Amino acid sequence: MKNRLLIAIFSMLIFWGNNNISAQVTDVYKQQRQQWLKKAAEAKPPLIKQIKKPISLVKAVKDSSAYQGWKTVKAGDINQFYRSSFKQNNVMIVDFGEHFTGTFSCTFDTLGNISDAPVRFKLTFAEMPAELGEPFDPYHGGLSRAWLQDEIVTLPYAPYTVTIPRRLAFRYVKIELLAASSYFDVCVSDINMEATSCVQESKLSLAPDTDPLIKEINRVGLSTLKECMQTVYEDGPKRDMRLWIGDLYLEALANAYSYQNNALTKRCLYLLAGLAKPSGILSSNISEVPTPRAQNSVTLDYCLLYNVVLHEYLKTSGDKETAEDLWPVAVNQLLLAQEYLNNEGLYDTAKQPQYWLVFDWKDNFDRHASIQGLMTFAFNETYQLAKLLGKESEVKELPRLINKMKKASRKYLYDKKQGVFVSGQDKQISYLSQAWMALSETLSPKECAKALQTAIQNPEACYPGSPYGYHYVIEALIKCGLGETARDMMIYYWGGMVKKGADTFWEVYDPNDDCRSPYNSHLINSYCHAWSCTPVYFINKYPDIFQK
Ligand code: RAM
Repeated sequence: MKNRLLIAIFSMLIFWGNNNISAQVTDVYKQQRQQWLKKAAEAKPPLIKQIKKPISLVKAVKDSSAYQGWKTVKAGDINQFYRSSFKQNNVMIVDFGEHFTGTFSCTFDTLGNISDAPVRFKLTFAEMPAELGEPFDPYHGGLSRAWLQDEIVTLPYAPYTVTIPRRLAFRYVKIELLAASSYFDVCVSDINMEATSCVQESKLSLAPDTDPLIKEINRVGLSTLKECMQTVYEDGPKRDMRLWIGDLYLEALANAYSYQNNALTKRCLYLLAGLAKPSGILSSNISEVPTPRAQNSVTLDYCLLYNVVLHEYLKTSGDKETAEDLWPVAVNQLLLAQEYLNNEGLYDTAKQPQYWLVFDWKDNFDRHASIQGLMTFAFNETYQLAKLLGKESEVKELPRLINKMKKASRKYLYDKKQGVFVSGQDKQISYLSQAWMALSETLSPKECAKALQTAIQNPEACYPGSPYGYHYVIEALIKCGLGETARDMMIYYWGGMVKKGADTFWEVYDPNDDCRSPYNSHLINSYCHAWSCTPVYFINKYPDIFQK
């Protein structure tokens, strides 16, 4: 119910955003826009294509001890599958052994008699065993049913090769015979999956005596990132296949400690800038096809994270030209954010927001302390960026403003007695409020460490609902010198996914609820989701914590 309400509010904001756009007359990026889009196009990476084949036949089996109640078990050798009769067994599932993203084709042939009529099959492409076991309909999810990867194909004759027009992301394919003539039998004679990614191998490797579970978390994280690195950083190759700023931030961090494809980060920064709103504000996400275009939605936390990505990109690549080009975009995001601060430097919840705040997928999570912390953090990052570009004079008010914001946070959001930050009317204690305040350096690392520990030890505290939320908690723990706790949390959370069979990390994961979905259907969740890849960043960046 709450999720539906959130989706309704989100849709209203998109609608509101749409109306606003049509009212816009001037374009602040008129001079630069085409040039930025050209640079984005020039930085488009070539896709590396590889042909993949299934490795075995499996069955989906109901098992209450398995994640989401389903597991797969081996049901035969793959050589047995090719040329085996669909008349005798009208459903077969092939397993590719790992997650792939790309173009799928399948050749069907006759067994015995020649074909005298069309044949109809249903193909279901699954990232998870539950997608093989549970029917997709009736569908009650909040997002389009068409994201679910099932296709009905009709062969006019056999042999016949079917290529699914849309790109797919899966590990398993279920092939079901729906209709055929009784005169002849059919089989599959070949399967080809043209898997794509713009990267192949990580440039870094782990210390040989790294804990095996951490090695496994790193491997699954690398695979997640690789699958999401196509011609943009996608959020998920199954859904939404879009470039979202929040996902871009975490993917770029992980990329810097693995594949090191800086061109992709550059492309995404230019694309977002080239497709920003005429007012200068960034859209939260863009799609690449048929031609790059922005979705009419603004998320203030993501707008500000753009500045952080730009700063990180400059530090990683040394590409000053791009950072200088895109500096005006960073300034505009600052200006938008500042409109929401009151005289004391506190984010004003009474103002009607023109955007959405992401932060996490978690019901009842109060975002006030988090947006205050994120704004402070992003303002500071923008100031550091300005310093690297020699542009401090353009934002000379920032250091004073940042101090004012920290003061307001201490006055209105910090509960001295409990030693934690609280958020909203009910003074909610959440992991994320502490994390964002720690990242903003509002209190000393010692005080922030205490706030984080107090929240984590409180069973009533609101814990994150997604890997995206957990990322910031781990980052904050490391920043406050709590490396050991960060390691334990990664093992508990990402290690939990590995133990439950993850080939790639998931969009949403609640260790206490296998079927959690922000979209009212766990089947529509994405199970290879960019924002969950960041153990790669932590493990490789902090070997003393994670590789000992
Ligand atoms: C969903 C996706 C995406 C995220 C947005 C806010 O559509 O999970 O990764 O950035 O929400």
